[in-house]
Amino acid sequence: QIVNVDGQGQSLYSGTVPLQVTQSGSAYTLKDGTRGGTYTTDVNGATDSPLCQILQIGCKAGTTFSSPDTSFGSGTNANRESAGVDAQYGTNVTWDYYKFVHGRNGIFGNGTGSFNRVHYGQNYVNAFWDGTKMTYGDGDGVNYGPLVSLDVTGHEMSHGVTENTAGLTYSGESGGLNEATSDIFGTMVEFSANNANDPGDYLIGEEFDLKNHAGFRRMDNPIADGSSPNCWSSNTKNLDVHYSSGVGNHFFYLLAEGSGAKTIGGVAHSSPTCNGSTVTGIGRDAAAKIWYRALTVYMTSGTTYAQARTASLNAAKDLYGAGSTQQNAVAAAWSAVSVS
Ligand code: ASN
Ligand code: ZN
Ligand code: CA
Repeated sequence: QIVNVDGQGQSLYSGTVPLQVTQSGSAYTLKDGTRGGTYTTDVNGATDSPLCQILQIGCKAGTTFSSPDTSFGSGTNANRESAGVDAQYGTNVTWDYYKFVHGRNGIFGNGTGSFNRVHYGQNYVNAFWDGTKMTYGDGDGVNYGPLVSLDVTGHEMSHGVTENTAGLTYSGESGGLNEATSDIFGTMVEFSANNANDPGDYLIGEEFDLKNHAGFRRMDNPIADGSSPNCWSSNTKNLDVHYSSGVGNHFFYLLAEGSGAKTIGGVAHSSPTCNGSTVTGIGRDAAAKIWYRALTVYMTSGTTYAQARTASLNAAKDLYGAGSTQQNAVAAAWSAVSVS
């Protein structure tokens, strides 16, 4: 007999977190029957064979974490369950964010869960969504720890939401919008957890950036990473999608928070506009609702930045009315990143 019970985890980045685990006989597994049966496995340093992606041959399923009690992990890498706790918690927070904020029933919108694999490969500084599941590397252990923070779990699973809605093609400007969507909702997931150990901010990956605590990207001032643009140009489409996302990230930050300097999650943020304007933010909740509606109702596989402006203006009109403060702020924020 399989029973859902309340458990807890000692995570790497989010402290002690509640988990729903599954009792099977005298053992408990890291599997959540209340959120689509989501579970987490340990691939123990293995990697998939090259045929995995093409033919689904040689893919590593990993071993589901199992415990004699309802508590998992120790809060450090000394216990290999700890990274699994973060991954499972990240799935839970992401699931709840989409459910309670956007009324979306899981990544696929049909109540089906996904699953997580942790400890993938050796010194693997990445994490990815492959259409059905999440895979997380441990980082190199020197500059980066395991990539299982809330913003990255939310980022990766949001690729699944994009794939199942707008379907933004992963190259050119639509690729930048795809990446920006993942940074936007990954960040909203981080805020939604309201976790004292990992407070919301607009940095992506700061928790596992062992040396600088700055992460890979920042949305208030994308140029800070040395590769992303703050402002749209005719060259934006030629950039790697993780850089062309800068334009969309900067738009979203300005829309939500405005252009003035402020401290968010203990981190100083400031967001220079491209046209010298001052933008007043409408708050994260309204900005996220507008982006979600633009993504799921108006954007399609080939949407460009100019078309994303129209999509989000339409979404803001639907939600708040033509000529509303919110719709006017959408126009001002796009103009502030040189998208007209
Ligand atoms: N971590 C990368 C990303 O989500 C890997 C990928 O799927 N492109 O952008
Ligand atoms: Zn991504
Ligand atoms: Ca963050």
